Amino acid sequence: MHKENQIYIFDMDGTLTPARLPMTKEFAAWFRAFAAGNAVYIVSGSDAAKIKSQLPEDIFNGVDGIYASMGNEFYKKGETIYRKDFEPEPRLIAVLEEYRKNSSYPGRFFSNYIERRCGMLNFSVLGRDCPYEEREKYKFWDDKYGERINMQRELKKNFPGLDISLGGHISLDIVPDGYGKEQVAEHLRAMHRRGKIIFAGDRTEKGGNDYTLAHRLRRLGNSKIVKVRNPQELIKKFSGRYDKTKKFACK
Ligand code: M1P
Repeated sequence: MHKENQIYIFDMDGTLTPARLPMTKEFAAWFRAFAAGNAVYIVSGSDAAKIKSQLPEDIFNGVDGIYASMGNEFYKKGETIYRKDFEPEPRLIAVLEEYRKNSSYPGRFFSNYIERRCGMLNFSVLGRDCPYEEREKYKFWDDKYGERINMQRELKKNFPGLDISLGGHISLDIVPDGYGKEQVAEHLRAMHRRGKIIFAGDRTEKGGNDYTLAHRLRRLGNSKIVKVRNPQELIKKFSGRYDKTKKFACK
């Protein structure tokens, strides 16, 4: 039985796992113990296939729910509960193509730069099929020259019906208004009418892709937002919040 007076929801990349990398064995052991005695959900901008590639199978299927593609797909115990759709207007695709063509990034470019996911688009000038070292290079360059922030600002101005957030390190997440992570707040609250919702994410600041959910939860009340920089910090902040005698398999 869970302690229903507290409901936990965790972002994945940068919070439960290193960005775009699998959850470590040590972290998984800690997380299983934590999830055994608590109501636990995971939310990510990544689609279900990517989440599955980063989480051990028992964790994907064992937690109380997984919100993928910013909450546009929801899974419970491995079963699909809902999926939403979004058809981007051709003008948006044309603008993204232009960004890619005219980028001043001096490094190499890769394929899969506009990724269509359930209810959203992920756009990366660099291209999602890049090797890990190339994403580090792009991130370093982008932190200095602000390419993503500039594109985000322009897109917001030119496409008022869309919400654009900085993805993890190399991309922008693009959703129609209402299709962002904030939708998870009401869905979760509808399932858990009482109880404090505790959300931990690494990008809860304005413009970050955890911000809209953090903001909506604050407005709904009876919630707490915890910003963490990485999985190690999450363990530090959340240790002591679980019953060490409970077993994850018994959920
Ligand atoms: O989960 C955080 C983000 O992870 C990836 O971001 P990036 O490739 O930019 O590091 C993407 O899957 C993004 O959609 C997601 O929000």
